[in-house]
Parts: sequence; structure tokens; C-alpha cells
Amino acid sequence: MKIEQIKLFEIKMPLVHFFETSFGRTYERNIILVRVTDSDGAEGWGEVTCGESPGYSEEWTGSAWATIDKILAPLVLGREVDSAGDIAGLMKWARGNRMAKSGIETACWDLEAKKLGLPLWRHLGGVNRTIESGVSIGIQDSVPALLALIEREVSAGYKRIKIKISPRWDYDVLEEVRREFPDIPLMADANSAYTLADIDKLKSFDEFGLMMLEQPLAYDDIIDHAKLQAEIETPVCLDEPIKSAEDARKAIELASGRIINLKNGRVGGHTESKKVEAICRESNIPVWCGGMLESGIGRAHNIAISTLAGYTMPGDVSASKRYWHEDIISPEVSVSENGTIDAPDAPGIGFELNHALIQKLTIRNTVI
Ligand code: OSB
Ligand code: MG
Repeated sequence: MKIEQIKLFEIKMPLVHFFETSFGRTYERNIILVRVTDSDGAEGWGEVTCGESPGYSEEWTGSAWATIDKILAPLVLGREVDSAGDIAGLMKWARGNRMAKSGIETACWDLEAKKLGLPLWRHLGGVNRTIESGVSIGIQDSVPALLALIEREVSAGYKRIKIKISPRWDYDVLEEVRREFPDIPLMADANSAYTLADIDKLKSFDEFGLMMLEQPLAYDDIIDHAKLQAEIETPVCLDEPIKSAEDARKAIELASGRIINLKNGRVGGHTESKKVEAICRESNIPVWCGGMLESGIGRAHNIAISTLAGYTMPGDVSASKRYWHEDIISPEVSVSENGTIDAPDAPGIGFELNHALIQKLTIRNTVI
């Protein structure tokens, strides 16, 4: 494989409903789409999953654009490699910036799968064509609003409900959710809103029988999480600090948590996701696919990677219509009434792109 051209598109897409986490509220997304073209004129598409501001991680739309344009694309263009699995190696010299790298890397996997005539999920080594879907519900303006959203998603068939929490939206909210829905598979994601000084409060969440407590402590921490996990019954799930297979290995060794939310972008693409998945599977650590409010392209990549054997819990990969008035892929991602998604059988990501819509939403583009 030899990539000859990389084209970036920044698209602006309003969310159907705002999404609030402990680090802020988002009303509309600015998403970078990556199109790679090889020396035979074949194409692949990827998405950079960073946010509009560095609230979740250091990366954001503006930094990722500049990093791809000035640093990463020159490392990849014109270089011959055996397969998409070698693309990450070309960019290794540049530290961090994994979401930017992932935009290019996942696009190359799409391109390669298309050339081989294989659905991406099979090309990645997936085994479960049908994946289980959960939802992530942000912080709301009121508890009744939250309860109404949970009711809607449970009725739609989703396999588990994740709610976002913060020190101003936690114990009392969980108590009301549990009063209304005593038996649903429920979990909470704090996006690093607590410290070990809050241990008594975090311990008190044990009474809610949560499937897991996601990323309660600092975004770069795996030490305090180990201390916390030793003190609480609820399994800790790590998100933000697991940026590579090496990070996963260390977190498992330290017993920093019992579950990992695995995001393609956060670890730098499909090749690294496969490595994290393998380490976790060998260590009996369940993984599930996280989400970053992706457009259809990122969503399609998430579906493909979720078919790997180690992804044993419902992920945050849900229907397009929960986020977008109109998604940029066709068909849109839909979820069955049993809360499942079938990976498509068409080559590559397996969805058509709505090019007219992408053009309409594009606020800048560049060819490298
Ligand atoms: O922590 O998993 C997270 C969205 C943006 C940033 C961080 C996170 C999330 C989500 C949303 O929880 C998952 C989704 O795309 O539905
Ligand atoms: Mg999270």
C-alpha cells in the first residue's frame, strides 16, 4: 500500500440534543473526515474523534487538523508499506496525537478492506457479526428529563444505560434512577470529576449495583484508580488513561480497574485497538467500544472493531438518529428492537457516503 493523497474535510453538524459531561456541554460538533487515496486510485475514509476543545483529552479539532496537515500526512505520503497494519508505524516518530493518527490509520484499513473486497469487520479479525448496543446519556437539566430519556432508550431495546455523573449530579440522581428502574443494566461515567478525597461518596455508589463506574479519577491516572478499586465493590472501568496496549498492560498489572472502555481514536487506530483487545482478552478483562459522538464514518469503524472476540460488553455505539438529524452515511446506523447492530457485509466500512451532504456541511478542506 502506498498512500498518494490525503484530503481533510472539517464538517459542522448540530447535535439533535446537547451532550453534557462533567467537563462541559456540546451543542454542535466540528468533525474532521479523512480521505486517503492510494497509488491505484483506491479510497478509504476515516474520522478524527477528538472534541472541539481539549476537555476530554489534549487533542481538539484545531490541533488535529494542523498535526495531520503538517506532521502526520508527510510521514505517510509516498511511503510503501505491506498493509494497513503498518501505517501506525510510519507515524510512530510523532508522539501522542493518537486521535489525529487514528483518522488516517482507520481510513487506510477501510481502503485495504475495500481493495480486498472484504467487509472491514472481517478484515480486522472480527468474529461476532452482531454487536450489542448501549447508550450514553449526558447530564440533563432536571431529573425528570433524565428519567424520560432513560425510559425512551430502555423501550427502544438498548442493552445498558450509561449516565454521566459529576459531583453536582451523582448520588441523588442515581438514587432516583434506581427507584424508577431498579433492574436495568446501569453504569455511570464521571469523566475524571473526582479525587481520592471523595472516596466515601464513591463507595456509597456501591448500593446502586452499577455494572461499572467509568473513569472516576484523573484523566491520566492509573495509580489512584487501583487504590479506589481496592476499596469499592463496583468494578472500575478505565477510559481516558488507556492510550495504548502498554497502558492497558500496566493498568491490568496494577489492578487499576476491571473493565476497559476501548476507543479507536484514543489509542491511535484499529491496529492498536487490536493489541489492547488481545491483551485484555488474555487477562480476562472485558472491553467494550466507547463513543465520541461520531458521525457515521466513525460509527461504522466502531461497529467493525466491536466484532472482535474481546468486546464482550455492550458498547456506546448507538443509532445515528440519537445524534443527527441526517447522518453522512447511507443507510444510517440503526439498532434492532433487541438492542443489537449487524455489521454490514459490503466491502470496507460497508456504508455508502452521502457526498452531497458532506459537501454541504464542510466548512474547510485541504488536499495534502
Ligand atoms: O467519556 O465516553 C466518554 C462523549 C464524548 C467524550 C467522552 C465520552 C463520551 C460519551 C459518548 O460517553 C458516547 C457516545 O458517542 O455515545
Ligand atoms: Mg468515558
